[in-house]
Formats: sequence, C-alpha cells, structure tokens
Amino acid sequence: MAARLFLVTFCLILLSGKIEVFSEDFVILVIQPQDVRYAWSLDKITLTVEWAIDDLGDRGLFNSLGTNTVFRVLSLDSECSQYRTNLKLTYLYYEQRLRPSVIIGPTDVFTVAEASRLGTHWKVPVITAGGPASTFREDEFQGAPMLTRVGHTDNKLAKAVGSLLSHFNWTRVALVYRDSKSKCHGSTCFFRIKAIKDMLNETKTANITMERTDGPDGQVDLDSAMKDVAEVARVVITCTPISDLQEMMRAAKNRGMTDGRFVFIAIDPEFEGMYYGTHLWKTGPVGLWPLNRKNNAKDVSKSYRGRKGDRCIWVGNWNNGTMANTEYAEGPDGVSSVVFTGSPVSKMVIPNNGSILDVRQSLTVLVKINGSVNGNGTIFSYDGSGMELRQQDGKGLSARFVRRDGHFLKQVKKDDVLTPDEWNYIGVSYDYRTGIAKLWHDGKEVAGESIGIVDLRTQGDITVGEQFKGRITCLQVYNYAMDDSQIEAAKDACEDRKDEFVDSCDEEELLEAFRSVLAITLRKPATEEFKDFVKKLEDRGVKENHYVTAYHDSMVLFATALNETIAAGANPADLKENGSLILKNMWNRTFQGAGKDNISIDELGDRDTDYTIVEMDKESGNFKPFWDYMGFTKTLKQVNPNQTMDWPGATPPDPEPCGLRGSNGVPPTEDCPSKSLT
Ligand SMILES: *[C@@H]1O[C@H](CO)[C@@H](O)[C@H](O)[C@H]1NC(C)=O
Ligand SMILES: *[C@@H]1O[C@H](CO)[C@@H](O)[C@H](O)[C@H]1NC(C)=O
Ligand SMILES: *[C@@H]1O[C@H](CO)[C@@H](O)[C@H](O)[C@H]1NC(C)=O
Ligand SMILES: *[C@@H]1O[C@H](CO)[C@@H](O)[C@H](O)[C@H]1NC(C)=O
Ligand SMILES: *[C@@H]1O[C@H](CO)[C@@H](O)[C@H](O)[C@H]1NC(C)=O
Ligand SMILES: *[C@@H]1O[C@H](CO)[C@@H](O)[C@H](O)[C@H]1NC(C)=O
Ligand SMILES: *[C@@H]1O[C@H](CO)[C@@H](O)[C@H](O)[C@H]1NC(C)=O
Ligand SMILES: *[C@@H]1O[C@H](CO)[C@@H](O)[C@H](O)[C@H]1NC(C)=O
Ligand SMILES: *[C@@H]1O[C@H](CO)[C@@H](O)[C@H](O)[C@H]1NC(C)=O
Ligand SMILES: *[C@@H]1O[C@H](CO)[C@@H](O)[C@H](O)[C@H]1NC(C)=O
Ligand SMILES: *[C@@H]1O[C@H](CO)[C@@H](O)[C@H](O)[C@H]1NC(C)=O
Ligand SMILES: *[C@H]1O[C@@H](CO)[C@H](O)[C@@H](O)[C@@H]1NC(C)=O
Repeated sequence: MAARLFLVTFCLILLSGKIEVFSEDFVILVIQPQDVRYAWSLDKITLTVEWAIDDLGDRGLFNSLGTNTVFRVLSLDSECSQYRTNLKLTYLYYEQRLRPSVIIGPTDVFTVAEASRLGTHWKVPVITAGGPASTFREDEFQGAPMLTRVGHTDNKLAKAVGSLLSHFNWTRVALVYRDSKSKCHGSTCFFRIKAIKDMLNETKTANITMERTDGPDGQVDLDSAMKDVAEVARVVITCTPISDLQEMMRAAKNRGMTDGRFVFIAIDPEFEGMYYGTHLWKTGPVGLWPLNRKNNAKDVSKSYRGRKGDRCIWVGNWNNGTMANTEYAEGPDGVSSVVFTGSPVSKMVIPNNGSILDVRQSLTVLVKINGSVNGNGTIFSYDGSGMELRQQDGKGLSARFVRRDGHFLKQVKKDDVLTPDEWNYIGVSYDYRTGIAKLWHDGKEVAGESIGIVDLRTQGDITVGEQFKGRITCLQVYNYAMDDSQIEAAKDACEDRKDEFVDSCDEEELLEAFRSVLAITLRKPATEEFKDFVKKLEDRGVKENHYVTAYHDSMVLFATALNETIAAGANPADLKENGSLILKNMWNRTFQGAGKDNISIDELGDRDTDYTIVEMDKESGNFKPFWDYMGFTKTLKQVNPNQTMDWPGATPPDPEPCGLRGSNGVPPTEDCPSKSLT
C-alpha cells in the first residue's frame, strides 16, 4: 500500500506536548464544532475524511506520492467561534510550527471567513461545505483566493431562483425573511437573500417591490406583510423558520391570497430535508392533556376527518387518562394544575391502544412543571421501559431513549436547568431525519445528542407524575420534531378556549394554502451508487447528510488535485509550502464525488450546485421533487416529464395583472377596466 493513514485527534485547549509531524507528512486539518448536534460536527466529518483517504488509497490515487507518504488527519474544535478558531489556528501555526497541507472546514460563515483569511496569508487551501455567503467572492475578501466551496453557495442558489423566475416571467418580487438566533447558524437568511438581491440587480430578471425582515423594533408582522404583498407583488421569496412559514401561509390564506394568484418560493434555511416529504402544514398535537380542574385527565386533541361544506370535521382522539391519588392546585397564569405527591401510587395513566400515541419515530413532548427541591421523579414515560422524561435531583432534566425492541440507546441530560418551586416550560424532541434528540427549557434548546436513526419504544401506556413531587399541567405530544419557533408558539396551547373542542379548519386550510408554495432544497443523486455510498457511511457510524457528503468530496477533490499536480512534475515539498500550486488543479474542473456524482467547480472555486424544486402533492400532503436545477448547465429540468404542476388557480400566477401598486421606483400596472365596463 502506497500511503499510510494516521489519525491524531486532539483538542487544542487540552494540548500540552508537541505534536509529532514529519516533513514528508501531508497534514489534513479538520476544523468543525465538537458539538454533535450539528450535522457537520467534528466526529462525523473526521470519520468521513478518514474513510475517504482509505478509499482513495485503495483506488490507487496516492501511487504517485511514493511509499513514505503519510496522511495525518488532525481535528480541531472550532466551537463555532471566529475568535477561538483564530486563536487555535495561530497557536498551531506559530507556536507548534505545524503547517496544514489543507484545512477541511469550518462550516459556519464567520469561522470560514477567519480560516479563509489565515489560509490566504499562509497559502494553505481551505475547503468548506459551508460559508455560503456570496461576499466571499467580493472585494472585501479579495475574492478569498485560497477558499474552495464544495457545498451549497448563496450565489449559485440565487441563480436557481433567477432561472425559476424567468421560466415563468415572474417580475414583481417581495422578499420576506427572518433568521433564527443560534450560534452556528449566524445570519443564514440575511446572506441568502442578499445574494438574491444582487442577482436581481445584476440580471434585471425581476424587480423587488417589497422587502421585510426583523427590524430593531421587533419581529416582522407577517399579516401586515401579506397585506402589502397583495398590493405590490405576485411572488414572495421567503427564508424563515417553519412556524413563520406556517403563520405566513395562514395569513395569506385569510387574505384570499392562496387561490393561485400568488406563488411563495420558500428557501429551506439549512437544507436539512425540512421540506422533502415533510408535512409542513401539520400543526396539531396527537395528544393534549390540559391537566387542570376543568379537564381532569381528558385528552382534548383531535384528528382531521374531512370536510362537510364549510365545516371541517374533526374527531376527538380521546385518549383520556385516569388519575390516582392526585389533587388540584393553582397553576401558571391563574389556571389550575395537578398535584402529584411523590409516591409511586400518585400518578396519571394514559392508555395507548397502539394508534396515534405510538409515535414511533420523530416526537416532541412539551409540559409545564413545578417540581420540588431535590425532587426525583418521572414526568412522562412510555411504560415497558420505553422513552422517558425525568426531573433529576431537583434541578436536572433527563430523557432516556430506548429502541423499539427495548435496547437502551442513550440518556440525554442537562444539570442545573430547572428552577424548583417555580413553573418551568420543558420539552424533549427527537428528529428521525437527523437522529438528534434535544431537551428544551422555556423554549430554548438546552441539550442535544445524536442517538441514531431508530424507531423508539413508544408502544406502551403512558405514565405521568410517578414519584414526582410537585405540580404538572399542559401536557402535549406531537408526532414530529419541533423547532424553537414552534415550541414557543405551543406554549399557550392549553390556555382557556384553545383547549376547547372546535372544528377549526386550520390544518386543512394550511394544507390547501401550501399548494401555493414551491420550496427549494439541495438535489440528492438518485443513483444506486449513491445509495451504496450512504450505506457504507452508515457502516462507519455516520448518517449521511449534505454536509458529510460534501466533506467527503472535499477530500476527493484535494487528493485528486494533489495526484495530478505531483504527476505533472511538482515537488511535494513545494506543495506543502505553497498550496496555491494545487489550487490550479482544483478549480475550473469536474470530478466524480460520492455515488459517482459529477461535480463541477467553477473558475472562482465554487461548486456549481444542483438544487431540487419541490411542490406539495395535494393528496398526500408530502412535498415531492418537480424540477432539478442543474448548476453546471444552469437549466431547469423536469424530474418526471409526465407530471404536471398543481397550480391552485389551474395556471401559473399572472406576473403583471392589472391594478398592482408600484414601489421602489417600479411603476404600477395599468388600471383595471372598471366592472361596469365589462
Ligand atoms: C494519479 O495520477 C497518475 C499519474 O497521472 C494517474 O495515472 C492515475 O490515474 C491517477 N490516479 C487516479 C485515481 O486518478
Ligand atoms: C414567458 O415569456 C416568453 C416570451 O414572452 C413566452 O414565450 C413564455 O411562454 C412565457 N412563459 C410562461 C410560463 O408564461
Ligand atoms: C446595482 O448594480 C449597480 C451596477 O451594477 C450598482 O451600482 C448598484 O449599487 C447596485 N445596487 C444595489 C442595491 O446593490
Ligand atoms: C373521554 O372524555 C370525553 C369527555 O369527557 C368523553 O366524551 C369521551 O367519551 C371519553 N373517551 C373515552 C374513550 O373514554
Ligand atoms: C435522586 O436520585 C439520585 C440518583 O439517581 C440520588 O443520588 C439522590 O439522592 C436522589 N435524591 C433524592 C432527594 O432522593
Ligand atoms: C410551586 O409549587 C409549590 C408547592 O409544591 C408552591 O409552594 C409554589 O408556590 C409553586 N410555585 C408557583 C410559582 O406557583
Ligand atoms: C505560490 O504559487 C503561486 C502559483 O504558482 C505563485 O503565484 C506564488 O508566487 C507562489 N507564492 C510563493 C510564496 O511562493
Ligand atoms: C477553464 O477551463 C476552460 C477549458 O476547460 C478554459 O478554456 C478556461 O480558460 C479556463 N478558465 C480559467 C480561468 O482558467
Ligand atoms: C457524469 O458524466 C459522465 C461523462 O459526461 C457521464 O457518462 C455520466 O453518466 C455522468 N454521471 C452522472 C451520475 O450523471
Ligand atoms: C411517461 O408517459 C409515457 C407514456 O404514457 C410512458 O411511456 C413513460 O414511461 C412515462 N415516463 C415516466 C418517467 O413515468
Ligand atoms: C423593473 O422596473 C422598471 C421600471 O422601474 C421597468 O422598466 C422594468 O421593465 C422592470 N423589470 C422587469 C423585469 O419587470
Ligand atoms: C384506538 O385505536 C384507533 C384505531 O385502531 C381508534 O380509531 C381509536 O378510536 C382508538 N382510541 C381509543 C381511545 O380507543
């Protein structure tokens, strides 16, 4: 075997001794956050890069390098902090005198900026699957000469949006966007929309007649935004958390804007499969127990059963519980709550007949508790040693996850988070698409861990409050993983009147409203080879996502370019001193990535990313691919030529109907002929 692989994982903060690196080694430095909640966490990417090197070695890619060559993979925790990343990299470079041959990562936009600056200074190539902001190729970064982007970039996405707009001749565009506040996801939507604005300014494909985002004085009012959209635009481009998209579509529906005259182009902020096959319109819980004097142990949740004329028919789920040895006391916000005494016989039991309470895959459980000082007890649990949520030593919160067959998976814990003797709005969620379980407190994520993609043990009856000393109220169970905005919105789901049984048409109306939505997400290769790649990754313990795949391809690109550069006569020692020499063979080329997918890197070092545009299937409520946008050829290709688009108004929205107000220097459309004339 030509090349040997050594892996040295270290965390710089704990570093004391010198790292041994020999002059003939190629140092692959992986920088990512250690926090496993991220789809691009250090362990996942390091494992993937390691595997890619093994695989490339087996395929003979390193034969030109000579037998002494060693690839040393080092990994570094970016902590998603620009400052910490700078500190660690400069320490490594100047103190340890360790010069990476290539940096793989980081991912979030601000740390990529930092790594890219240092990479430029040191002539070290930086390859990322993140850092999508279009600003990197602008003067501010001198074009980021050492940065190669192998994932999605906002400038390429903007081109996909532009091609969709021109396909339909859509010209009057409103932009509505908000960023969710989270450390590793800084200003995602801001940069994404900026790239779209720049594209429209450059290509003149359409005019922006309105723009709304959060101001210093608070969140954007989506209802008033829809009111203004109706007057000036026909296309709304959005980038928001899920609950905002639901609220926007609800507002649009209420204003009669979902009849086919408008189209909403939704950009999935993280491309984590948020739209693909997801029931975005789904809002209600599968179980809702207000747990107060009025409702006792009654379940007031309901399921949609169709429509009769103007009325939506809902049937109660009625998974009523039974209380034993409990009392009522004052609850939060003046409503009553249930008191559990802390003994094993004081509890509520909810029968689970294997229907909707057996959620099996994704779930969210939300509940309000006022637990005692030093309390230990079950807040919520599926019997038969299934999934369980507990108060631990007064202030701790823990959730146990168990596979369907009873195999224990993991305990997710957070110490010192509950305030005993006060009301705490807590929750636990598990997302089957990412394999990540999270704990929530007062609407904020407080812990998260990867537990794998599994079916959960949720088939048993549910017990509430066993050995728990304190008060519990407003228990909610959902069969999907909520994000922070949805959890915040569900906080008052048990408030008076909301807990009453009303035949509202909300979910059905949302489903109807989402027919006006087209969502843009990343294209995944549909080949057998790609399935094989996913399977092999899983055998290595890594669940595929678009970041993991792009980082795999980053290593392939670097190794391929290295092989070619050396084969063309370059001296490996020079390549280590000056990474610019390899870049020539990395840019303006195509290569085969995971699953033999053809990947093209443009002349500026950005991938010509492919996207998929999905629409909702009105029968199933699932989103399904309709077009692929092919980045290299810059064309839209219908996924299945036999399909026809489901437009709520039978035809695509008219781009320039009469009677639209002008804005931003755009003239109004003509006056409509008055009714009396027609
Ligand atoms: C590596 O470079 C050599 C020399 O150009 C070439 O023959 C070989 O095919 C390359 N390996 C791969 C896997 O591309
Ligand atoms: C867009 O405009 C062009 C030229 O005016 C026309 O040929 C084409 O059919 C229009 N596309 C749609 C979807 O209306
Ligand atoms: C639009 O483009 C022009 C010229 O290309 C430039 O001068 C102008 O500043 C741009 N406007 C915006 C809002 O970016
Ligand atoms: C649950 O309680 C409601 C209201 O008291 C009642 O109408 C319903 O029949 C009960 N369902 C079951 C299955 O006990
Ligand atoms: C709670 O349980 C832990 C062990 O899980 C135990 O160490 C602790 O003493 C218990 N606290 C009380 C107040 O029972
Ligand atoms: C929480 O419950 C305790 C009794 O268990 C009670 O004394 C206290 O007032 C409650 N706190 C609030 C904020 O209601
Ligand atoms: C590195 O290589 C590039 C491209 O060949 C060259 O332009 C540059 O001058 C070199 N820099 C150093 C410091 O050798
Ligand atoms: C990119 O490659 C093409 C041919 O493959 C070549 O014509 C073009 O000049 C190259 N561009 C740059 C900037 O090197
Ligand atoms: C990649 O490109 C090659 C050559 O153009 C073609 O034969 C192959 O089918 C392409 N592969 C995929 C997955 O599109
Ligand atoms: C499209 O329809 C034609 C004729 O009905 C059929 O032969 C073909 O297989 C269909 N293609 C797809 C992708 O379903
Ligand atoms: C944008 O508005 C200008 C007037 O301000 C108009 O001349 C132009 O045609 C509009 N562009 C499109 C694509 O509708
Ligand atoms: C549980 O089973 C489902 C289907 O099997 C029924 O539709 C529900 O009515 C039933 N729920 C209860 C509370 O009995």
